[in-house]
Amino acid sequence: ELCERELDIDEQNGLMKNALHAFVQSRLLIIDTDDTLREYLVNRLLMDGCTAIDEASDIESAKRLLREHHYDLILLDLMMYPQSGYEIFEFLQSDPVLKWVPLIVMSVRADVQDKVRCFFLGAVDFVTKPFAYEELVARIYGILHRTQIFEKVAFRDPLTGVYNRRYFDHQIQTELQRISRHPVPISLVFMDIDRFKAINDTYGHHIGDLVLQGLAGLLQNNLRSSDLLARLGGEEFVVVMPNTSGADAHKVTEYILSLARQEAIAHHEGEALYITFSAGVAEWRAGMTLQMWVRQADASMYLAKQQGRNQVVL
Ligand code: GH3
Ligand code: MG
Ligand code: MG
Ligand code: MG
Repeated sequence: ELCERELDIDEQNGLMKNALHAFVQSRLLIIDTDDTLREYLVNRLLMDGCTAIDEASDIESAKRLLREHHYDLILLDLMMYPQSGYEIFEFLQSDPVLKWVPLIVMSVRADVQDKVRCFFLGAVDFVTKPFAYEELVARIYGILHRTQIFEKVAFRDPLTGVYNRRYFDHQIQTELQRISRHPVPISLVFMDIDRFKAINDTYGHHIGDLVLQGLAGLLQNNLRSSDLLARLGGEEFVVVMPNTSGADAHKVTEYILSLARQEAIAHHEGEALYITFSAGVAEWRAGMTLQMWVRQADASMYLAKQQGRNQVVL
């Protein structure tokens, strides 16, 4: 229907409201020397429901923000006098994670050479100043929508809906970069369901799958929104807990284990099924490489298994 006739302004606004509503969780970065335009965009986007918008008026502060936060979309002005917006492209391209962040170029110059160069450098869109706010928002919507679909396919485990190993590998590196600049406690928890093979053998693979979904749900319901939960494969899960000491991560994991002992994780023909898991916790320490950190959590989990399973080792 939307394609068959023109929309009146109320309908158009309604569409925009819906679109923006879906992206309340997205984080935007506006890089522009024009204070007035930045302020205008931030105000309108905030009014329309966006909650996380950062701004940078020069290249250096833009780079600093990009190192410290995850962004879902960047709006970049090409004219960043005395520097050039192209420096941002260079910066993004040199980083394995940042190079995938979608970017819209805003430019007063609309010449073909600039456009071609920007698209070859990885821009997903190009708008010419002055532009209508509504048009920019529609473009933002289109990009965030596609990114979300892409991320769901690329970064989520289809069985449980939690993040997959690929996403974990990406994010853990970002976290390490972040804390190497601003050291705060951060912990890693590896978990492996105890005697999971017996569940498959006794009840069948389908029930095994339900158990995996049940544990993913239990974890999700009891972790903080800032924690990153991923399924590494099989019956192995990992949680990255920012701003959390090893002792606190240990406490949280023990609590979740105590819930698993009490609450049925799945049902089979009316029979309640329970599981336990073994977990290893490791807090990151200055000087640790990613490999050392991961190995320590893994070794602690192995120890938990050796010591009789159904426990958390720090
Ligand atoms: P342990 O306490 O030492 O961890 O014993 P375990 O039986 O849990 O460990 P093991 O690694 O021997 O067995 C893991 C089983 O997980 C074997 C495999 O068939 C099963 N598995 C792996 N992926 C899936 C899956 O996606 N769905 C189901 N249902 N089972 C899976
Ligand atoms: Mg195992
Ligand atoms: Mg296991
Ligand atoms: Mg295993």
